[in-house]
Amino acid sequence: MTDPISTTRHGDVLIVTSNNPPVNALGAAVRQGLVAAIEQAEQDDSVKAVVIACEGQTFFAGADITEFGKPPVMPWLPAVVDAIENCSKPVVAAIHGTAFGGGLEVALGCHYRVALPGAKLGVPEVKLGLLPGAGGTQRLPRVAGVERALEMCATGTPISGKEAFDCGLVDRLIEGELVPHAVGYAEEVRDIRPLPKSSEREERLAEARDNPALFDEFRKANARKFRGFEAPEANIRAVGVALDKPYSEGVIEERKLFMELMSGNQARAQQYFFFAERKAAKIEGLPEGTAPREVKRVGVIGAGTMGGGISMNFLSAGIPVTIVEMNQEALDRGAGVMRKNYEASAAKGKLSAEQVEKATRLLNPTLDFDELAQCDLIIEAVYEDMDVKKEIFGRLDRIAKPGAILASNTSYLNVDEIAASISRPQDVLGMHFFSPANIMKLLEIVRGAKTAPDALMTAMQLAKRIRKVAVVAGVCHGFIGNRMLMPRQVEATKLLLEGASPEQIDRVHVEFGMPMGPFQMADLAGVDIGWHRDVSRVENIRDALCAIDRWGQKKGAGFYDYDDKRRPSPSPVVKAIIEDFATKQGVERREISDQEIVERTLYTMVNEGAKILEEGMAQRASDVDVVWVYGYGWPVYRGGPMFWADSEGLDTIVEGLKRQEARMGSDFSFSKLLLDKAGKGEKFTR
Ligand code: 3H9
Repeated sequence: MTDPISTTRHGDVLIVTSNNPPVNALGAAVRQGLVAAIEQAEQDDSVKAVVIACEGQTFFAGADITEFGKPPVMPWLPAVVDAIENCSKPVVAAIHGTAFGGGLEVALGCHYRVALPGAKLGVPEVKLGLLPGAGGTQRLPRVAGVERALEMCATGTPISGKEAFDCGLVDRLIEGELVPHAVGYAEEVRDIRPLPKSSEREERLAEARDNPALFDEFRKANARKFRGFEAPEANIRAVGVALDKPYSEGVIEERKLFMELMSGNQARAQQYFFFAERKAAKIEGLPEGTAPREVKRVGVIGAGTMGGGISMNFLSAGIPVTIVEMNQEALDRGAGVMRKNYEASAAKGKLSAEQVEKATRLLNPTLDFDELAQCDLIIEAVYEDMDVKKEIFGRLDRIAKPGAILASNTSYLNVDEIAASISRPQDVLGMHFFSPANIMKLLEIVRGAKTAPDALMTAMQLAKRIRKVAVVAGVCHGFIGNRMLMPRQVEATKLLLEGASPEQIDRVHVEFGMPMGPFQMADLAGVDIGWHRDVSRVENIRDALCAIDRWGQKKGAGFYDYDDKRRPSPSPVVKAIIEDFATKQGVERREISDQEIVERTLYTMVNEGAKILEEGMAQRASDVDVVWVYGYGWPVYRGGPMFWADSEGLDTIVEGLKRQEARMGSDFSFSKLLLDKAGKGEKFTR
């Protein structure tokens, strides 16, 4: 292996360059190389200043996460950062790409920082269940200010080079070639003494002492976002220590908090998920040399909520969209909603007026179906009816250009059946977006029996271009996500009859960490989804609610009553309906424990996930987890249903399901894979 750190000279400046693809992670060899380079600078009298820069796409993107959990190799990162800061000659960090985590800590160890305006600087450790553990929580507030450091450490959100310059984190923005300018800067500062050491700066701390409420206000403002997570609070406390204690004590406290987090379950889950997300992009079994098809224009059929949201993803990524509707009114309404959504994003400062204007210009709304002939990918987003979908695909078969990918946004229907109805099944696949489609990160790409490898690869790569996390799913009812929702729904409804209330079941799910429970979700999505629209036919609780206009939040009543601010409260009407049904069906009501709810609604999901794996409908267990975290808000600090099951112990899951088996009756059957793995003491994800 070649040494990732090399040094060159430019006059009296030593340029230290890291070349450790893909992201210049600070693995052992990089750390050793950095310390050696600083020693070289110290020992060579002709060196008057040092520049640290990186080759490739980015400055150091952080500690090497693959080293976590393994025996430590010296020098550890805090010592490397200290060695840089203690260098007797000025050290300048030249930042491009992403200076993340340990990477930003290295930059903070440097005496000066210069950056390209488009660079990103951040401490995303909190997203891995950690905090910056190489002095970052103590140096960042001293350089960028306490408020900024609090925000960056506790949320993990990076700032741009320009913002970093504005808050003092970067000393100069570079237009043009980074390293030559950084060398020029090093020459400018080479004789300034004393050297500005981040750990010794006090002036930014004084500002925050005038505002003692800062920390509690920050906690309050972010309470919802941080609910259930351990790392944000640890980050807040660590930054707080910078105010209360001298630097030398602050770093000891930081280390203590870092180690506590590192040994916890949440950090393990969040680090697992980091790699799970990246693994999801890898498609198994593609023939070597498969190349993606070119996609220059996308067609979308249907300008409703889904079609509009789908279109916005492509427009925002600079890809022109032709959107087709049946009549002018629907087309105008759809285009109007998109415009309003864009304007709302602009008002929140998420997009510039220029970006909105550019995205809008790329949209071609039309009533002429034949205009789809220019598109390289066409996504059908009409309502869920197999006959309607087949009719549309038949028309596409006649007009789409050869090699165009024909996708359905169906959430449940059989993609193979749609494919079989036309002459080019190899071009057909599913692209299941989650609502709201312009916001939700998840995209299930459904691989049909005949889907061509290059069509699948194209869809996966496009997903990345539109900043979605895509997961490959096989053809089965509900694919991965909605299929696992079904057992949860069935058991949750039965539990109502047996004695639980919607409030209790939802509370158990929310306490578990889900954003909402099954009945809150039903009220939000609409209790009437899938309802047969016949008030005289009342076969279950949902029918009964729909029949009396309790369609959910949109009607002010569903499983809950809602006030005019959409605040829910338990409904006596619903309680009576449930009890009435229980009596009619001869179900004896009893006290239901929270544990039973967990076993019947969450363990059953794990069981379904295992069936999906055993049938080959997901490529790997971690893909199931990615679907649930990004599609349904499963708490990432529990890793996802399959990782969570592994953490609980598969024998515990099996025991729980066995306890409930009789009650669940014919609705439930064990996954062989689950039983097998539990029997052998194996795991799904490790
Ligand atoms: C830390 O620094 C702790 C310290 O405070 C204290 C220590 C004492 N390590 O994301 P991509 C791999 S914690 C190892 O697809 P992009 C990644 O798995 C760290 N590997 O590219 C993937 O591998 P593969 C704080 C890493 O261009 C490949 O690189 N830092 C690391 O879309 C490409 O990654 C972070 O949390 C790593 N640190 O995005 C930053 N990072 O090809 C984490 C990436 O085999 N990284 N890999 O699948 C990122 O946010 C993104 O990777 C980045 C590039 C934005 C840099």
